[in-house]
Amino acid sequence: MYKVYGDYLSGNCYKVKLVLNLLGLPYQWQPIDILKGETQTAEFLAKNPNGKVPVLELEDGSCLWESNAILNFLADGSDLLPSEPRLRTQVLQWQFFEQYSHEPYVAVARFIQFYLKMPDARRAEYENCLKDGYKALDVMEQQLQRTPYLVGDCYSIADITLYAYTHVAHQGGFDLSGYPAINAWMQRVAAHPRHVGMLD
Ligand SMILES: N[C@@H](CCC(=O)N[C@@H](CS)C(=O)NCC(=O)O)C(=O)O
Repeated sequence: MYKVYGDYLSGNCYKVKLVLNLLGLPYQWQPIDILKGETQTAEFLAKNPNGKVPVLELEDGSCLWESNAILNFLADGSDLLPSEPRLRTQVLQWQFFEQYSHEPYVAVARFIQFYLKMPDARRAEYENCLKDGYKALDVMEQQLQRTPYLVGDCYSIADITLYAYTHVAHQGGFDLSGYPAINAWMQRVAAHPRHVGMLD
């Protein structure tokens, strides 16, 4: 059975939980409290030298880290990851986009507002996150006006990757009322019969 080291409120960890549930794979969840420094202990650093959750531990004790890499491992051979090279590359394209152009702004704005309660010292950084986060949301909105999912007609790990922080973007102060295609897509994702919420 897989073991996931994660924080329930982290979107990166939620990605892994959602995929495991969608695929019906059994797993054990080991809660890690980031704010208490539990990602920086010697024991945890032996699992991920980068000191971050999520970590997926396999039955032989080996560990995988980086949420989107874990998603590719778990979804390999399933309907959530197309095998055709162009489609598979489009999945990766959205996952790289998420890590470079979306998560650093949408998730960090949420971290500053929701976890840290907006300390004055980080207000300017927060404002920048809002500006660049909206830019990323605009890119998603354009795609989702054309196709029901990020990669064409099929629900894939590209959607899971971007759903994780987009569906809680309001906790970071983002107003999604001007993004009808994103809202319709979020409802589509949540309507999957095996969908689980972040706190379920
Ligand atoms: N690129 C990494 C980011 C992981 C990450 O930033 N994890 C945060 C929680 S969302 C964390 O563990 N922070 C603890 C720390 O930096 O000490 C991924 O996608 O897994």
